[in-house]
Amino acid sequence: MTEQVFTNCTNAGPVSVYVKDGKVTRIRPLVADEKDFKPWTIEAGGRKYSPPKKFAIAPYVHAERRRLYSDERIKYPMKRVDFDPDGERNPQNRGKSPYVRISWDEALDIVSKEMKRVKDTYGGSAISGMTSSHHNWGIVGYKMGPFARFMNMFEFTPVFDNPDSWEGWHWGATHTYGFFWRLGMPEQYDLLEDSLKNAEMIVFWSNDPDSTRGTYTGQDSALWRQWLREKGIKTVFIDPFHNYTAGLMEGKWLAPRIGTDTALAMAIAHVWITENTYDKEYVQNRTIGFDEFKKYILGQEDGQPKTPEWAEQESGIKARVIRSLAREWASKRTVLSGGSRGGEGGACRQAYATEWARMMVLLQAMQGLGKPGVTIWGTTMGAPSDTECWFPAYADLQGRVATTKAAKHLPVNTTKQRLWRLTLPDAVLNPPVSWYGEGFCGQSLEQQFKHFEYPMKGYSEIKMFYRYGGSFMGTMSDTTKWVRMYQSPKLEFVVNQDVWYNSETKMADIILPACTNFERDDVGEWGACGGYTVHASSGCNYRIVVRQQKCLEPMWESKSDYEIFTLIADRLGMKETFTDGKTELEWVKTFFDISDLPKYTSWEEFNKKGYCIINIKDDYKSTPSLRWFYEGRECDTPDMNNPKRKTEKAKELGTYSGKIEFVSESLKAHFPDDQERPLSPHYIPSWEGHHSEMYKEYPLQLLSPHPRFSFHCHYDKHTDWLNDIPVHRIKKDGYAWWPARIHPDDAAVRGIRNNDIVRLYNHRASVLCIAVVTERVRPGVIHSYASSAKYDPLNPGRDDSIDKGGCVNMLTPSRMVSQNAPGMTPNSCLIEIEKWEG
Ligand SMILES: Nc1nc2c(c(=O)[nH]1)N[C@H]1C(S)=C(S)[C@@H](COP(=O)(O)OP(=O)(O)OC[C@H]3O[C@@H](n4cnc5c(=O)[nH]c(N)nc54)[C@H](O)[C@@H]3O)O[C@H]1N2
Ligand SMILES: Nc1nc2c(c(=O)[nH]1)N[C@H]1C(S)=C(S)[C@@H](COP(=O)(O)OP(=O)(O)OC[C@H]3O[C@@H](n4cnc5c(=O)[nH]c(N)nc54)[C@H](O)[C@@H]3O)O[C@H]1N2
Ligand SMILES: [Mo]
Repeated sequence: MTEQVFTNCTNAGPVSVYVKDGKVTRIRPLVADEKDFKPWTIEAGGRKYSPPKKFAIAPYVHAERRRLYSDERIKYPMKRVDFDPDGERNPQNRGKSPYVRISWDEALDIVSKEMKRVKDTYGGSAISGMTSSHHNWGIVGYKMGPFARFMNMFEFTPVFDNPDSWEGWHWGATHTYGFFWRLGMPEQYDLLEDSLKNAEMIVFWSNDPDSTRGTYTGQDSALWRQWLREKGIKTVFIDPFHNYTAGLMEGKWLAPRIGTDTALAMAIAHVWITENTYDKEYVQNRTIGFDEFKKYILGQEDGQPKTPEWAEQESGIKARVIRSLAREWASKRTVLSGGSRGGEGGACRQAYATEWARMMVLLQAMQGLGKPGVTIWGTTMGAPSDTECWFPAYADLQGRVATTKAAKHLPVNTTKQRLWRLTLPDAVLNPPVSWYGEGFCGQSLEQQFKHFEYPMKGYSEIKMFYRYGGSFMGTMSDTTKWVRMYQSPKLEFVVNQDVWYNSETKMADIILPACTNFERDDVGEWGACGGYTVHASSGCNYRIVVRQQKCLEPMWESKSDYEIFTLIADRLGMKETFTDGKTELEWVKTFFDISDLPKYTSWEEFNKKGYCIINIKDDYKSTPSLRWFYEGRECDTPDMNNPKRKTEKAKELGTYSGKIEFVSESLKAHFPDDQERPLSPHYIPSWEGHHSEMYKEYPLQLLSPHPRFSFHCHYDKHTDWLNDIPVHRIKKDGYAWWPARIHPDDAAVRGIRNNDIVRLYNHRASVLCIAVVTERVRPGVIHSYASSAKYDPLNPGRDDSIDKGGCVNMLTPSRMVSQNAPGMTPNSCLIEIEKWEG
């Protein structure tokens, strides 16, 4: 048979897929017709900048074919050997007992009967279930799609995701400058052009964009950073780890002690206040509460001036270095790059991270945020981009799409009970639990003050858990709790539906094999998220919507998630409600029809050719983010989720006062006495840091950022080639170990040498890693990436077992950012490390 070429899209770039005799022979960056590209041009400093006509996908996608054919694929429906729905269920053996292959008929019978039994016995709220953060690309199959439709039909109890990417920004920065509809992240429109034209320095504060790559936009923005470097723009990196972007940009490296960035930021503010080098006019006209903030910085509130000398004690950064950074920052047009999307950054996932994120905004406010070259910009978004053409993205599926005719039969869930992902194990094991916040609170500032309690009056505790994905042993906090939860007899039935075996998969009673996006029909725009990160595809040099063509039949006995849910629904007489009478391809067509794409191409052409590039128009006009606010004009950026845009308040930010708030009005209205998130930011030493009791026994700080060569649990373990990349895993005695990076001084006193197997431990758990002795980490810090897909306990089924797979999140705390800010805090983690002789 001749070779066929299909188009598809991954979560880090569009690809061409070559198929011969039903087998994929090659997957590479999508090959598009030269004529389809119309590159934009930015003119700055006498030079013209234009991107090449190609798509720079993330490195791991180059190994996509290995992942498709991986031995780690879930190939058949499986049942735990000692699980009998009509007899002994043996929940205590979850994670311990092996599995047997069963037929699809048997699997579907068990799952549908159990769902019916649980609903009939206890009510729909006794069924719970949840997805992971990132599913295979494509909006028809995405986690907000089939899963939400299916579970809503049962009136289930949803589990809110904590805003893991944004914690400090979401719970903190929103009270400083609004942007709650972006979960605390600022707009990024046209900041590439603005920086090329105006920036003189960039401070990367907790940001490694060469590794995190604009989340979904691959390596497209790597070129922009080379342009900035060629222009001679100075860079500074504040990070306990000498990260990859720092290496590439040859920047100045400051490595503070973890948990002390807020002190560092306050010392910078102290220098500006005492040396009179802040923008007084801006502070006067665009902000409120500065005098009170100033009192705290100068020590008039607590007797401690926040001087560089004081910050040196806390952070370990020399006072003279802090002072010279502050002076240079004020004397130049300085961009602050506080995490991969402007905001984010590992510094936002720790104790009191609200204070750091608020300080990031306030520092730039002191320099005139919105002024040319004075912005908050992640360097990963903000290329010229046509925002007029709307195509739905995954976060729109419940918002904008739900209000269109595409979703006329979307089942509505009347159950009011909710769970919180981070406390789900506690909710099962030790109810009641309560918290503030409605998950991704993008609707209003008040949404995050809403109080929840589980179980909720009138509803059942959960008895069944439908897990869609299975990554949490590797990605949540203090994760041995998940082992205990799964083994609880309170959970009468557990299903896991995933594509690959993951850290949690073998905690289920029934395992169902889903297929990949290459084995079903779908559609998706590269890099687009919609909703709380609208216009994220401006991180790509070209907007491209890909018709994700089915390239081959589902392998082994896997089926698309959509088909699995359809089959279960069919057994319960709900097939029509679930499918709305549509096949997956018909859903693709529906999304195409409700989008603006028909103005650019016909369905027939799109379906056949497989993609549509949306170039910018000839009369493209740039509208740099927050320039309008700086200049006192109405918002002119295309941020359509900004609720004040095009109203009489269009000149205002999303805060109560409409200005930047050094003293927060929203916190004053809702939590006026909260000492852990005061009205104006304070430096509060971490509850798990160098001042805490635990430090005596566990004097090392674990730093667990996002893995450079996998996308959380995607690709790790499922793509054997990654095991040959020593930054990712290192082979020793035939086993691919997870690296833990340690400073030579810390290694020497413990007798640890390069390539030794080491035990990372604290009172919560023990994880075996392979030591990499390097000066790229600061003394006192152990660097080991988060998100291992491999949970490999020495004693399977025991919650106190040592893991050798690399799930360092077994060590991280489950305590939250602060009492009323229930965010995750993996970077506030104390451990000890020793050579493992076991
Ligand atoms: N220590 C530490 N921990 C962290 C962080 C940190 O900085 N440090 N960061 C946090 C952040 S920001 C995030 S976003 C989370 C991410 O944490 P998770 O959401 O747990 O991670 P993912 O890798 O997105 O999980 C994806 C899962 O879905 C499955 N899956 C993928 N596609 C499909 C599909 O099409 N169908 C089905 N049925 N299953 C599919 C995958 O196989 C995998 O099991 O981690 C958080 N954890
Ligand atoms: N390759 C790859 N790319 C990804 C992901 C992935 O898993 N793999 N995940 C995606 C997702 S879901 C998200 S949310 C984003 C996250 O993007 P970010 O939140 O920006 O990424 P992190 O890796 O957590 O942190 C970035 C840098 O902050 C440093 N850092 C950590 N703690 C501190 C601290 O206390 N102080 C200071 N000053 N620096 C600190 C880390 O060492 C790291 O170099 O990345 C996205 N991109
Ligand atoms: Mo994330």
